[in-house]
Amino acid sequence: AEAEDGGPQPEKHCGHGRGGMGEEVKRKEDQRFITGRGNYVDDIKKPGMLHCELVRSPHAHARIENIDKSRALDVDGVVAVLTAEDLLEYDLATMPTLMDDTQDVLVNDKVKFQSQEVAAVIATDRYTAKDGSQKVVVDYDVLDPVVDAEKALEDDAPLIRDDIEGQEDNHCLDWETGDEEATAEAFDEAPVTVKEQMLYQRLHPAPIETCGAVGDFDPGKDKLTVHMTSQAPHIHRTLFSQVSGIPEHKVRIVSPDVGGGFGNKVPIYPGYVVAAAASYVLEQPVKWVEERSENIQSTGFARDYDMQGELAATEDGEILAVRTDVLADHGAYNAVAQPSKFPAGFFNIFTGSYDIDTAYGSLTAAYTNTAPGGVAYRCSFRVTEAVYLIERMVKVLADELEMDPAEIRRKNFIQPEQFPYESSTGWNYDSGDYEKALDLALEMADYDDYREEQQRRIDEDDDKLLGIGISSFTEVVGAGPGKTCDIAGVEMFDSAEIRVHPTGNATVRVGVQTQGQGHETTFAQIVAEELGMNVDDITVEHGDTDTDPYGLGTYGSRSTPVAGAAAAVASRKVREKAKAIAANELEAAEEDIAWDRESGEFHVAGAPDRSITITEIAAGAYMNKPAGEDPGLEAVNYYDPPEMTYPFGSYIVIVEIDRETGEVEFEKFVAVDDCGNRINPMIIEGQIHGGLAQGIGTAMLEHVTFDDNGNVTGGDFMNYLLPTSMEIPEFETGHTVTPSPHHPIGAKGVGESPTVGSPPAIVNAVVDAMAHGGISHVEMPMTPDVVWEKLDEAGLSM
Ligand code: MCN
Ligand code: CUN
Repeated sequence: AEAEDGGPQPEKHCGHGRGGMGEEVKRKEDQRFITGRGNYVDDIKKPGMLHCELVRSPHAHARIENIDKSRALDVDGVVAVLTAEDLLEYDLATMPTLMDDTQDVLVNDKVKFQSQEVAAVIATDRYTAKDGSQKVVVDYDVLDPVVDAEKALEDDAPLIRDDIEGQEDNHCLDWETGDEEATAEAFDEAPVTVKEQMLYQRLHPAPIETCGAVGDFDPGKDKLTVHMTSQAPHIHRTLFSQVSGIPEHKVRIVSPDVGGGFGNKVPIYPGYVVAAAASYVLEQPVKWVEERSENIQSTGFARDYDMQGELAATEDGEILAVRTDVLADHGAYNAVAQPSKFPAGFFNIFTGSYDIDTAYGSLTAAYTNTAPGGVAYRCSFRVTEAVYLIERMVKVLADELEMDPAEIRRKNFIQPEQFPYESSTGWNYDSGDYEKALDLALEMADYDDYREEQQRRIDEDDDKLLGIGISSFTEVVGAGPGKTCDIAGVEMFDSAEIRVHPTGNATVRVGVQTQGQGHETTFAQIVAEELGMNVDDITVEHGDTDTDPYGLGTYGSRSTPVAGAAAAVASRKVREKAKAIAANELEAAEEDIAWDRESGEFHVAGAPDRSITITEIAAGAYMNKPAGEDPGLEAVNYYDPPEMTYPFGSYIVIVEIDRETGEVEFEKFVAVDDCGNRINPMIIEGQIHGGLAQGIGTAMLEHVTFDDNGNVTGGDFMNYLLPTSMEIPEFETGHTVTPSPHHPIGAKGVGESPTVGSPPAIVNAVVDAMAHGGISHVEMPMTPDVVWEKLDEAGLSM
């Protein structure tokens, strides 16, 4: 039903031909992207702009004894060389991380990871800056590094954080959730228990565009503008102001077009601060843009969770309890990008899609001589790890009990009538229908036929094994609410402001920032739907703190759940005012005016022919306003969500494994997603395709590796392998629609679902192919050599 009260609406809209909810509107922003007219940070050119290159440490752990700038300063065109000493003068030598740790902007005393920022060379052009950077002579006293979390916690490990008072070892933090005692009891009494150790390896988001900034201090206005690759311009402004002491209204952050974020552009990096500080000191614009290897080696990595999983169950597959213990690598600083009260992110949602009464999770995190980070990469704050754990463990249990993995899921799913559902670790799931999504996926995958084919191949000793993997994941996206979620103290809400202009078109400004998700289209669709406007008559702006309303930014798939809600609520406020104007124009009483979603028009109740469009109303608002009304037609909404949203899905992956080479080929890849009411099915499909590709990268290829000396051995695209079109199969996507009951338009987020949900489906498929040989786990990335070893272990190799 139509929801004047803002309640959720069923997915019945088809945009009404105006490009509203549910229509496959082509992405408005693509016009400029595909004609080469995008404007990224590196496209920005300012008069007199200087260029910055960072000098980075070749060592992972070393004390700096001396830095000699003189030869660099001799290079023609080098304007300045900055070190920590120079920044100390301005109190900018260190910066806070989002988790309240303190990170060196330029190393003052001791290098803590390879590629850490040691000095900055500013020159008239980039090549000169690079030449200069190679002439900075740094004397290092090299120390023993430790790049492995387990070794870092051993008694004789070298101490990394001697800068923290009282810190005596490399222990970073402990965390726990659930009921330890009740869980232990459940495990003691359970007829069946299973256990598996699994590493969610270190990954990097690796967006096509690396990080960069143009610092532009205007001494005339006493104002600092920083154009930067930012997923969260407002919170970055607040932090810049706090760190620099420049009042917040004198700081402007502009995030122009962003060439992919994937979480990489949530944290603040030393390069941003250096570019801003250098422009302040030199009173000239300064540009800094990373190279590829700098990006992979020094900016926020993801995962690095070594997890032990355990399930307790009955003989017939009812899960009684789940337990996990994690060793986390946080790198040299605690700089994870996540709500500050969640030291393990949202990992404690590891009960997944299942109704499990008893759960306990514990975690220890260590500092290592590796780049800081630990969370970003299409992850919704560690839901990736949680989903991997539970979806892998369900498969382990199914194999132990010789049960069908679809059947065991069905048996344990939270049932539709149990929503809203509170999990044993305290999450409030809004809505779900897990069995429906699984059934659709099974049907799309020809599940039963493939099971038969799998058996046939085993019976006939075929050269190629078949494996079928399932993942029925639940996501949690859309942080806040503000009372539980904050970034650096700022509560997590979001915002939208709508201004309808006299000629009937509108500008919408939002507090989130697109990095490729299509916000300039989908936010316009929400407003088009709610105001009866045409999507082409609406422009969406974002990424400029001088003009946009404050918001917490785009990550954790929160734009639709939070800013999307704000856009709907702001539209409805405009609609309320529009009613008064319509009444005036139609010479009727305001309470007799009704809005018709289908036509998008306002009319006098019972007289549909006496109607008026939003364009006519806009004119009225500026040219013939009713007595007692303010002129204009605009509204703003700051939306603090009552809860998060819980999108879900079922993915089925069918692989073929070559017993001779260990090579894994995708035979079929089915993805059924449910993100509630859908704004733009085509954009959703794009999000799913991209995210599945990243899931394949995770499962098959990607890994940031180190050698014992602390050298990053997986720090460039020769060694950090991304999937290309050659590795990506045809995806078959499907969907179900279970609206979020608390969201104004019933929508949930979707951006991260495919990356969260697919890795366990892929690993489950590979394990499934070898399960008859007794294999219960294969570590990611499942390169042919890793798979072949497992085949060999199972006696299945050829
Ligand atoms: N959408 C929709 N209907 C829904 C839900 C979403 O049409 N019910 C649309 C949205 O309107 C939006 C897109 O799908 O255009 C993604 O929406 P949402 O799930 O709200 O996620 P965000 O917009 O907040 O994007 C963040 C998410 C994250 S956290 C990562 S990481 C990621 C991802 O999006 N980074 C991306 N997808 C990415 N896609 C691109 N191209 N580039 C990135 O950097
Ligand atoms: Cu966790 S990566 Mo996205 O939230 O920007």
